[in-house]
Amino acid sequence: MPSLELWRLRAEFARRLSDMYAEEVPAYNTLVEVSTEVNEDYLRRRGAEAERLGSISRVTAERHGAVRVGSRREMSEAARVFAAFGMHPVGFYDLRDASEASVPVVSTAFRPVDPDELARNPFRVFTSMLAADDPRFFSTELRERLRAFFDARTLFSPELLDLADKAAADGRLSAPDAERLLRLATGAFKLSGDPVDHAWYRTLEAVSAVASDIGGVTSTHINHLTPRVLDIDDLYVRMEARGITMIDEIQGPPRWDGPDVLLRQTSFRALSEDRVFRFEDGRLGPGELRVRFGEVEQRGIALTPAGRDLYDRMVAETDRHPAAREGNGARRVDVARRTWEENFPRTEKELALRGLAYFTYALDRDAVPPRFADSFQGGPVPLHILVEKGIAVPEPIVYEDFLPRSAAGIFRSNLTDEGSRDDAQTETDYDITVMSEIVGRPVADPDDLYRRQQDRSLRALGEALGREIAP
Ligand code: OOG
Ligand code: NI
Repeated sequence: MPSLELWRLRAEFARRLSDMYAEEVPAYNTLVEVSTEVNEDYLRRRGAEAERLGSISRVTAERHGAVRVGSRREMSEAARVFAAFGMHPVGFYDLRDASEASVPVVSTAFRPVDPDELARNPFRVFTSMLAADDPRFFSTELRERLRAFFDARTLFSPELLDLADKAAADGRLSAPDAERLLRLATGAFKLSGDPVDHAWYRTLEAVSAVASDIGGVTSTHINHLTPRVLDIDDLYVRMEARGITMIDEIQGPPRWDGPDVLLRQTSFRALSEDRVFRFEDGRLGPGELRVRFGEVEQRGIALTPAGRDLYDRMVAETDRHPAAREGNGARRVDVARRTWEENFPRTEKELALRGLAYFTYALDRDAVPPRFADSFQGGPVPLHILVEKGIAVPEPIVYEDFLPRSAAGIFRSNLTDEGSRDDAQTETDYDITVMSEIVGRPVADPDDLYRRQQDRSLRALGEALGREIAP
């Protein structure tokens, strides 16, 4: 009987979640439609160059999802489910302090890590856990009640977890098992029709709309599903022309005519959705919740720690500018663009030469001079010489992760009020090590993954040239 490898399961999982979400949130269909148009037009305008940051088939199918869970147990079970699809925890994001709004979560992203796997299907899910034990957000009584609530609910059935463990252990699943896994896994992220306990929901909402979204309902759901576009400015204009108001300025790097780096994102608030409430007198009645939204992203080149440092300094410089402090989004973008033009390299080659971004390096044999074997007395050849001579051709490594500040902005765009945080209390400590313990497997540092990919390519280049390369 034919069996399915994890990447096939992942691609099918992403497709089914997309179909489900399209039914739940109709504006998502418009977003996908417009994204497809934007990408097709971009490809027509730019030709082969359009695919430098990923093949058009990858980009067209590419999505990231966002889900939120309540407890350590739920987070570790989510990790088991995602492992069945070849998605592993990468990066630690602490959103509790990332913005003025109160966002009581810590997060990681589950995604493929191997470049071949990413090329087959890069589906990733930004997964947040409520910091339900953080006394800055929750009183002793609320912490107790939240713990009891999460202990009592089941997000992922034992059958789903067993099948997921089997897929992860064997690296594949028989067709009938695969069908069952996909059905259960997709269903686990479906918006629940269960009545929402009105008093409990509102109690949590007073602390944070994120807390009520996670702890006020009996299951989890996809918060958003994000297509990737090659030109987010074009998308922004087209969505507005269709009458969908994009509420945020574009987050992340500004539009400019240099290389695209990291991640640019924007979002719009979805409409209210009908839910059934259970009121204090036991009566059931209709109501509305407005918790989900649309988001879109454009991905650029991954930055090295030095590049990220420069990026963070440019963001800080933009923030300090009076126009940004006035809170005028359009002027802030102008300031950001000027800051970039003054400080950031204009070409990929310069990014590579200054060690600010990650690349793989392809060999151009025609550029190798005749007496190359004798150069540098047979010692290591400096990479920058190879790049300057066009022997090593830098090819960008795409940023596959998230930005904490943008993530906090995305959360915030979803909140009606700021919630509350009592900074007199001592925070609960979370970091990548604690997150690894929670998910029950090591959380990878994104930077290590990019660096290893670059190093592998340099080793291969050195072998092809028969020379050692000094980075
Ligand atoms: C996750 C927000 C973060 C992104 O794209 O930065 C995120 C959430 O709203 O649950 O998805
Ligand atoms: Ni997102």
